[in-house]
Amino acid sequence: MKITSFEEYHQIYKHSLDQPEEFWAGVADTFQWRKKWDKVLDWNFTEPKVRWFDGAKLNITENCLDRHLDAIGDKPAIIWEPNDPTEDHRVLTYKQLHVKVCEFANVLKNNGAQKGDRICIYMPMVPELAIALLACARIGAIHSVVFGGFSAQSIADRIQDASCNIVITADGGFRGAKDIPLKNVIDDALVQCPSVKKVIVLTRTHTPVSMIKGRDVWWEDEIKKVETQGNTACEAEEMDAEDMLFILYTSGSTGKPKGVVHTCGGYMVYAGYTFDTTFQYQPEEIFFCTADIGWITGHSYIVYGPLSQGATSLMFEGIPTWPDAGRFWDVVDKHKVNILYTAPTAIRSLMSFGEEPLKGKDLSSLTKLGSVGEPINEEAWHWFDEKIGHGNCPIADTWWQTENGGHMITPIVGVTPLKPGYASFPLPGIQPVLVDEKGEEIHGNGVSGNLCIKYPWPGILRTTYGDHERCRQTYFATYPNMYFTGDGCLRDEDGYYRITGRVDDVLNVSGHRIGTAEVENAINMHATVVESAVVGYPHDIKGQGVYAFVVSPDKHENEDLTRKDIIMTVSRIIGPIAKPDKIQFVSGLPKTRSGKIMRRILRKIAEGDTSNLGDTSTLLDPGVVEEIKGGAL
Ligand code: 7RM
Repeated sequence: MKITSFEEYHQIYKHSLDQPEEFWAGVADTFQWRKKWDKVLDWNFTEPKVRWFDGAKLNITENCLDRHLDAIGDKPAIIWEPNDPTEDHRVLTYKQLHVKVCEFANVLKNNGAQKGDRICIYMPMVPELAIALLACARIGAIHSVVFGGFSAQSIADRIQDASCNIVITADGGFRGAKDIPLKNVIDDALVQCPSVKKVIVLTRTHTPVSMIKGRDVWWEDEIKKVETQGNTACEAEEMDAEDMLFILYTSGSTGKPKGVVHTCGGYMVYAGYTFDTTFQYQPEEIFFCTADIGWITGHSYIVYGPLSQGATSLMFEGIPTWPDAGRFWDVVDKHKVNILYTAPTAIRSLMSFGEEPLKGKDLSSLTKLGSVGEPINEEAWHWFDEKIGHGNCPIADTWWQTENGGHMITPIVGVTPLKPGYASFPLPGIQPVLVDEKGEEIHGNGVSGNLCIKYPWPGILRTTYGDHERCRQTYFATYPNMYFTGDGCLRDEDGYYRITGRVDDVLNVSGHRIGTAEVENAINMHATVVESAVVGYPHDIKGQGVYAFVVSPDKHENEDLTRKDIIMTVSRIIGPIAKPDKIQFVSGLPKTRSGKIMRRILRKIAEGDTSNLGDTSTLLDPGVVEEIKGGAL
């Protein structure tokens, strides 16, 4: 939606409050439907039940591919920049991408895939990853992408939870100086996954892999088969608006990640609408989202959002600091990127290298910037603004979650007057509220509270896969008739929203959501660990670091060895992304008489702020606090 002024934003916002269904029907009208809906919205937040565009028929890939072929078929849909800057980049036009998606959709069918099947995707950031998602969507299979930084155990948990029958992977993946043996990790996972009947393996790193007869097939061989069969066209499956499009697992305050479910119609509308609105995308612009497709940001703003709007999406395989800390700027310069959408953790990391890596890099193509994943501190905001945006690129600090499908609270570039550190205002159609502990709505400005949303939007999660009650409990039970985000939030005197961080036991480490309970479970699996408590602490680059207090009476006499073993255990059980930054051995944890760990105290100690630990009178053994304070790292 193109919005030309802040006044117009206010008008549209007001209309979206007064006539939400009319508003969303108008947005949905800009997409292509095989059949339009009978009812725009049917909802209650008590079950919860949310159905958008009921009765409508569509296929999201017709919106992302087919509908663009006549007008912009030769426009680049995906520009892919490899990890190694000396390797050639690749360009896939809309026509070429369409062909590749159809071919791979037929590969899936040849390998037994059917509408409604769950397909796990564990791949590096290559165009075939986007092709795999779209091919699943083409035939109505439900993809469940698992980020490459998760371990075999995490993959197995996710495959089992959704009973996936097919896995799509690669021999390996390049990330900076490393290559990651993806297929080996999958092999380890599949020992526990009898539901998986086929594994389709793309060649990327030429790492030797074990291919199991009858189960494992090469992507390239399967493509050749459909080509020699002349079986390259693939009619899109007709989907109901409320059919599942994908599952994406995300961490919460319990030990087990939840499979967030998004549906075909609502998610499509929301990903496309937010991409177009927040960034005010213009037809010739090149959009570079630096996220991995393994996260929701990559789903919505590398694949579905940009492609549904006929945009050019730049996909980057590598990391910001390899071969050196100028790599992002090389990519921007080389491909004349106009819109750069990245994360505070990347900005802070690059900022720490100073200005040297920026020398000789032409960033003048940039006109708009975006940030996502965690609160952006003012220092990083100003560096991004001045050094990258040359003081004339608006920054969209986009607040949203896996469960939301797309941006919720964000400046609209060129429209919303900016305040550093503020996600600013809700997009039209979004109704945020702040609530106090008692669940009362807090009105007016200059107030803080827990952030809830009181009316549905098309991208809201529909359920958590296989466990609807858990969805209700997690998001809709804390405050009646509201979706609870888990975030704390300030609304300042001017009505600007500033997200202050999680109010539950969820950490945000380099923009990755990690549940403290998950990390504790993993640590507790280590042989010598009796008990542990994990909290976050402020980390200059990562935003938050993982601080573990561990009770391990029989640890090795060389404590560092046990530390390394525990880190290895977490890496095995969850993945390298959840590794503790600090491990402090303690003789006991501060607990209340009822046995609850007082995390508030541990958080303070981890932050290095032990001056005022608050009320410790309810502790079973106040002495343990002194010991922990003394041993803080
Ligand atoms: C998109 C994404 C969601 C959590 C969310 C917040 C935090 C995300 C911002 C932010 C402050 C932002 N999905 N968060 N964006 N906090 N300002 N602009 O990150 O599901 O992985 O994480 O991330 O705490 O609840 S996510």
